[in-house]
Amino acid sequence: MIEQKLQLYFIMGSVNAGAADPLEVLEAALRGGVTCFQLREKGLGALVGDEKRTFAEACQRFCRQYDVPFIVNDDVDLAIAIDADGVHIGQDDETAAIVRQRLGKDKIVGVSVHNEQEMLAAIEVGADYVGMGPVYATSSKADAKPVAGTAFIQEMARAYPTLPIVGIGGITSANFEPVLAAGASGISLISAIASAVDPYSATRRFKIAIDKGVASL
Ligand code: IFP
Ligand code: MG
Repeated sequence: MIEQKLQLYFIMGSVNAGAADPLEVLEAALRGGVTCFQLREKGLGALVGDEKRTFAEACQRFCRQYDVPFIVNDDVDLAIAIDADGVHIGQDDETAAIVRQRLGKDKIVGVSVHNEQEMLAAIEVGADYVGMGPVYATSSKADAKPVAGTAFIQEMARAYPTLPIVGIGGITSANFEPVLAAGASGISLISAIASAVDPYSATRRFKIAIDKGVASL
């Protein structure tokens, strides 16, 4: 089920790995137990064109080895070209209805939502999950919206229990529990793994804490 796959959702682009080799970071995260991966190739120095595609295919191979869904942020053409498992889009990207139509019903479509109207629209087009945030203050996104906390997640999870929610933004091993307690199916991480000194250990810590946390919810 999609809920299980969303539990520990790693997002990264080549620039998020800093001085480290991004493929090594991804491999460490997969070994550590991430359950989903989104390639978000954005920002200064991001790969484009053939380089982006080659990097995406390398990420996809690793994800397949670990049986982890490989999601592409925004780039529907790339996702189709390499047969990715799905696409994540924001509100200003190609509309979810068009993305669903282009990908077909069997692929994963994730949508970022910030209010109830966007939540309803996501349900309407048959999104597989929604991303909500930033839950906490984040440095990974330059144009991030104001911090939303967990209240909106709780409200939407109660009102629309059938559409899985992922919390994103500033989530660490010290603050993720309220996100799941609010009703999110999973947490999404960029820096907490990609900028960790030891991405494998950082992921393991999350994995172990989540497995415990979910049991106690
Ligand atoms: N949410 C998510 C996800 N991914 C994004 N890229 C985003 C918001 C802006 F975690 F996948 F739900
Ligand atoms: Mg976007």
